[in-house]
Amino acid sequence: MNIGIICYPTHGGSGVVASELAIGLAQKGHEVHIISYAPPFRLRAFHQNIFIHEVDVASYPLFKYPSYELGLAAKLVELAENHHLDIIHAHYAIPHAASAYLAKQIYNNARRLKTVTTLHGTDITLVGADPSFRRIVKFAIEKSDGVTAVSHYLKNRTIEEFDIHREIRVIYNFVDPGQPARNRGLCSREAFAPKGEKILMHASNFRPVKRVGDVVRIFAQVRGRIPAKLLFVGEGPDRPFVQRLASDMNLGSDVQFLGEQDQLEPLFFCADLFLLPSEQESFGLTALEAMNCGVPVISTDVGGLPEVIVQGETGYMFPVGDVAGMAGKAIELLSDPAALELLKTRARRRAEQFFDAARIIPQYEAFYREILNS
Ligand code: GMT
Repeated sequence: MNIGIICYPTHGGSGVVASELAIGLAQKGHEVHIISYAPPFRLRAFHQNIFIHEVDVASYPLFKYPSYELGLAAKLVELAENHHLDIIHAHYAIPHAASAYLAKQIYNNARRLKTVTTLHGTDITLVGADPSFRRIVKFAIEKSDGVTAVSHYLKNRTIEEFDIHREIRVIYNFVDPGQPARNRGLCSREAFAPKGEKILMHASNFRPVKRVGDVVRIFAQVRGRIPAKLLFVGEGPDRPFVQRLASDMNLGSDVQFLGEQDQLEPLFFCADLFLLPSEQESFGLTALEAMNCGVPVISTDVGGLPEVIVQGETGYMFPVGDVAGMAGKAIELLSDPAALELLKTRARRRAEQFFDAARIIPQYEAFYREILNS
């Protein structure tokens, strides 16, 4: 198949899923065209069968706001014509699904070109629910030839919130079980924790929805009982706030900020626990990536997280804001090496058994075929 994939290029779950899907599809011999405003970070290296197309956004003195959406639609039409695309797969509804719809209307062989939209989370729960986008998101979902959501939670939330009556297929986020082995030994525990301290880790885009302040508060309670270090990975609007909070709580150099990292796997090998106290999480790709490296997760019990984490087996989930609960469980686990070891083994096993790319990517392929034959 010739597949066009639209995604965000930045360090975010939807871009990671789109990029890893592109790599998996390309390895299976499909021709994959990536359309974005910059090369996605996971696709900077060369991959056979993957072609990157950056969207040109025309500027003109009259335009106060240059239109990315129209530039994207124009690029999609050009690619559909020149590369005979079968499918345009939009990752994240806003504005990608709307631009895909427009491109399909313009393209003069629209009966052949099909569109698929994958809903990732905040495109439904946060941004999409904004009154200014609501009608467009609903329209784009209804007009896509196929729609997928990354969890049953997100599927149900979409149906309720947007009064959707069409099929939405659930296809989970995925990981490559071979990836951890390629990254083992790259991170030195001693460099982060020279006195053998325990290491906790959080990675996100530091948006309010991630409640990074709770990460610091949990860590402060843990460090009060056990010598420990906290690794913060990522960048985003709440980073200054969280740096200030860590300093106000006198956590000093026990909290380290590593900035954006293209791959989290090397760091997971230094971590004992992964913290994800989000307000909302439609799936929780970072939790799955941690589990894939055998790192148990302490998180909230929101959204799709209960579809990823098995309570008491691969991690522990608590209500949003239950800092004491999450800290207490972290202390308990870090003080019980045998219990932690069991959790690590089960976390890795669950990632391998249920979320292996080799199992999930064929679900996308099969979905494309169904849509093309419908
Ligand atoms: O919140 C993020 O980390 C970014 C966001 C995105 O779309 O880039 O992530 C969402 O999509 C991921 C991939 O499907 C999911 O694993 C995340 O749970 C989801 N984030 C939220 O729902 C907050």
